[in-house]
Amino acid sequence: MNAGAAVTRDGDVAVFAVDNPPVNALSQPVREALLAAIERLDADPSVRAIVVAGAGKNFIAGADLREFERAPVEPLLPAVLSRLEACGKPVVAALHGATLGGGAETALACHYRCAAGDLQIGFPEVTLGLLPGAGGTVRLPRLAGWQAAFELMASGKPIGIAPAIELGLVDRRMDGDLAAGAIAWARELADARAPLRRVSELPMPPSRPAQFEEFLRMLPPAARRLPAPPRIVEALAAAAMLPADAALARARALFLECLGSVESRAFRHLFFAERRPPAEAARAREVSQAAVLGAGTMGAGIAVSLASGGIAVTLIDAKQEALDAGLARMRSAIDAAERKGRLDAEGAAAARERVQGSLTLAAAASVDLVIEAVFENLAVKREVFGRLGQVCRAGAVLATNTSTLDVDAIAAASGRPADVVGMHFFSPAHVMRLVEVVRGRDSSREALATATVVAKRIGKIAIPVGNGFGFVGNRMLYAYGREKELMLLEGATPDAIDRALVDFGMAMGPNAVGDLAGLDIGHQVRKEWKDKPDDPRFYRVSDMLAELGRLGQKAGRGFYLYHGAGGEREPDPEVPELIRAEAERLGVKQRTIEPGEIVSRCILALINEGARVLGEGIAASASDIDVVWCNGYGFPRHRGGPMFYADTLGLRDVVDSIRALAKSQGKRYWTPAPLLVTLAEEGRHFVEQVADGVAG
Ligand code: T1G
Repeated sequence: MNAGAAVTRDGDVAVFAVDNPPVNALSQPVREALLAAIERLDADPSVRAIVVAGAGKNFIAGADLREFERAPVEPLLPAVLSRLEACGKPVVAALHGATLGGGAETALACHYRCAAGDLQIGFPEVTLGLLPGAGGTVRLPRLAGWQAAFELMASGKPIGIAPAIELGLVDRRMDGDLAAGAIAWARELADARAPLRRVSELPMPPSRPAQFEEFLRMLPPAARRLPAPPRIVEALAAAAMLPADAALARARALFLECLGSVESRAFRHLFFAERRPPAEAARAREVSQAAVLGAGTMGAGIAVSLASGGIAVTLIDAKQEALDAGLARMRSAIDAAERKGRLDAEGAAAARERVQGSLTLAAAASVDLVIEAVFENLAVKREVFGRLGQVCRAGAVLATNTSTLDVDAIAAASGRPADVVGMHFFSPAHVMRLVEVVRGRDSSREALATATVVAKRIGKIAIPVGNGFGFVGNRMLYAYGREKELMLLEGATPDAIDRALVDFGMAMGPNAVGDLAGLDIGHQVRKEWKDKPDDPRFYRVSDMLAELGRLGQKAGRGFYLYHGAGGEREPDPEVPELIRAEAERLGVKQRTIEPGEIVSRCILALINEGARVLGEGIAASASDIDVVWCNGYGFPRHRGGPMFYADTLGLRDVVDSIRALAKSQGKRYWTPAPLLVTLAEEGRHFVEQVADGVAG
């Protein structure tokens, strides 16, 4: 038998089980094995029915994404699945766990489908910039109807067993032993000479001519501009109009267009970059109990993440009122997670059980991990770490959630700097997946591995970073923000800047983000920032607004005006006036700034700073930077992150553009980073493996 699958027999029923850890992807040997098995079993008179199943945690998680970076090797999945469907004996799919993409398409190519209660079936191709390329667009509407087929494919969201049965994707729920149930059912079907229910031969539900136009309009505007979503609609329209074979060929052609697109390469780059296994996981210490210091928004959010991820946590705050508020915030976050289905009832109940509160630091004495989230001030944090160093048991890992302070200075105060690391969470901490794990000068490999493994265990993406101002994310943010602040002085309105960057794909514009976070926060950080650029224009507009009490959303005014219960925002005509006066005072000449210049200056600043961060070893790889920016700062995923995006622009062009900006804006901020120049001169990329063929 080929690798990746096994055929077993239960009397006259044959079971083909994919066994290709970790997720049973449909790698080439699996496809080859499936094709060979079907040919052989179809011809074998001692076999009366076939079950297709998956060994281990799930049925099949879809195509093997690693193969997409190479030329495809036969047999290709659409042909294998056509042969499977054509089989002359009943074929029953036995589904459980992840049944995704090509895995769901395999299920649809079987004649009947049963499933266990943990089924998650779906078509996530769109999240990879692809469309279902192995018959999904042809078969799914025949079972589930047009609307459901469109929604499943356009959203990429998997569904559980109940809706799958309701939509006709699954015929039977199997409680008890799935394989035994599937075998018994397959035998029954053979005994009854049940019809072979070939889905692509079922009648297509009627569709209205305007149906597909409507689907296009139903796509979110940002999705409409990507390659895959409109092509999903086009493939569905082809399925409505053409015979199954021709529609499948059309879907395949559209799939290949998507596969070669920069956007799909970007999504695939992030898929793997976000799943890099933690370094030195074996060194991690066991963590079953944790404490979080500081019951503010951040502390409570971190504590919710720990509790939901299976770690008992004590929330500690010296003030009763603050502690009560923090615990209440935690309860409502867990309730919300349950309401939104992120936790099931059992998981939510267990999370609530894991939470305790305390007014004294002594409660941290026996825990395995402490995460400090007190006020962002070095003296305060050093004081706390001094006490933690005394109170905590030997071997406990002490993490600080600082976003801008020097982790070494904090670690020194503890008297045991080997145990100290940074764990920089993003707000809201129970929702945002990113954690920068900061390596201090003396952090031990064990402490770093522990922080990384805990982060992964609670569902976060942990990125290792060095201990420099702002680490990776906020340091780059300051380069990006610097340019938007300069352009504000130069005459671009807050709204024009935000619109240009949102059109580029950023989740929010930087001025709207500032208002949301509160302009006092950054103002405070810049007051404490010792080697801030000596430039009166640097963040002058934000600082001025903060000084005027225009603190952002919470004050009802910042860059924008806010009103109504929902806090709707609108441009404030007063703000450009305030800025104009300030520009005049600073001698900055105002002019019209086009959206192209806004995007180019902000994004090139980000790329150049990213190259510095990488060159200095603050980030370990360009991929890590991309993960930080796509998960922490709303950089558009379809562009793959700033470093991948730079590759797609071509690094030589990036260097040329930066040099051109040095001429128009001055050299101060526009010297290309040494690493960027070197890579450009050598014709290389930041992200070598996937950028090939993109930048050319
Ligand atoms: N191909 C290759 N490797 C994969 C993979 C895949 N499809 N899915 C996961 N892995 C690796 C992953 O890199 C990691 O590797 C390990 O498996 C565990 O993953 C023809 C076009 C199944 C829900 O989009 O959603 O089918 O770190 O950490 O949290 O139309 O993986 O061990 O080296 O995520 O338990 C559609 C993608 C493909 C599913 C499991 N399928 N996978 O989650 O583990 S396109 C998908 C997932 C397609 C057809 C088309 C999740 C999971 P390593 P993990 P997990």
